[in-house]
Amino acid sequence: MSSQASPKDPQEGQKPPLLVDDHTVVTIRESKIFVLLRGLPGSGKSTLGKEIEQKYKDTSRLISADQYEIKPVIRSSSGADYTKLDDELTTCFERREANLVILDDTHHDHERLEELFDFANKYHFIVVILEPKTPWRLDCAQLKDRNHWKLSLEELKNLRPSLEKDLLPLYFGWFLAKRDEDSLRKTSHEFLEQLGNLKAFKKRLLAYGYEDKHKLDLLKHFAKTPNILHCTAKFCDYGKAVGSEEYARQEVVKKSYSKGYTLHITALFATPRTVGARLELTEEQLLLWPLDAEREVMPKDSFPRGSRAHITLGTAAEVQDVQTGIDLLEFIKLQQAGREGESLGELTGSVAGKVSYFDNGMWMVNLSRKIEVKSIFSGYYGKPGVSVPLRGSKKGLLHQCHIM
Ligand code: 2AM
Repeated sequence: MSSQASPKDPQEGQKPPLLVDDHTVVTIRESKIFVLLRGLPGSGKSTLGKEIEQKYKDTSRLISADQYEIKPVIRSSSGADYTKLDDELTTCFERREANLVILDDTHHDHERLEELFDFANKYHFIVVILEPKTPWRLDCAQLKDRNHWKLSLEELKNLRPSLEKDLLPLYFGWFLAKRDEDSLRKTSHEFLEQLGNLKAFKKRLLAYGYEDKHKLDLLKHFAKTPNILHCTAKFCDYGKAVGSEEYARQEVVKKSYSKGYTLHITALFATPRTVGARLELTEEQLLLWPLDAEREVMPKDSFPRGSRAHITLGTAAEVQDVQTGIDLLEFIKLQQAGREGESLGELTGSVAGKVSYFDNGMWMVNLSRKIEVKSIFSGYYGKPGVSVPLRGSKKGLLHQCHIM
């Protein structure tokens, strides 16, 4: 992985990784990203937006609320008219006109933000919220002369409280680049198909609630899959979870936001509840891993840092995806107790590796070759538990998947 470019001017070190880090630029180009520029009028959003647009000329689209004469004020009862802007956004997403969509607006209004997070979910875009780092970004006296809307000092002061606090996501994590996500979904199918066809598996169906071997279709059993495959780093619950503000305030989190990382998958596992990919985090990635991530779900046990790192690939009906990390820790707990599992065959192709069985329907394949996937470190800000259309049918958007 490359490191950030050395600063050429005093502003350079302040720039987000998607502008200055080579590995990030490659990853962004392989992802679907919705950048929301956020900040007071005159704070430097448009300059930042144009710089990003220029950097990704061939794949980006910059849309500005100013083009639509949307004045940045606290929403009145009638609300600002976003109809035309939303039409442009919809066309851009639906016709796949850009992989990097940049929206320049104050983004001070929570209701408006929620509409935008719904857009991102619907079209499977990773949200990245960027704020300019100009020294005057919260200085209303200076902004009064800089904003072209000629907002008064009072109007700016009214807007400021909704913009000075960081917006905390449902969770921070590494979100897979589109190409690698598609490929990992295929790998996951391959894993479930080969596992389901193993003689040893067919003989041990009881834990999955099935008696007749012909009735278990693992792809159907794990029908729920996350909207965008990711590895959760810190679950924040929009700021309600313990330690989320402290986590977001860390310099390393701020610096890494929007940065590209390669994740390493070492094993795939399935239990009656979940199917997931085990990750081996690098030293750099461990800096973003909360100290209590393992303790949070298994307070009585101790694990090496990063043990819970995983990508949820699917869950059975009624199972929350937080369960995947708990299931992974159950495997590791057994391994720590000296149990390596019963060796019951091998898988081939992209999922080649030895299959181990750990009782109670717990299967793991240690991959002969680690799988690498590119990802962007960001936040998920949308609603939990909403249903969104899933791609994959010839006619387009037919199947449903659930964001868990
Ligand atoms: P996952 O990381 O295992 O997939 C929203 O619920 C997301 O946050 C999911 O991706 C979920 O699981 C993750 N998550 C991590 N800790 C959580 C917690 N304590 N409660 C709910 N979800 C959590």
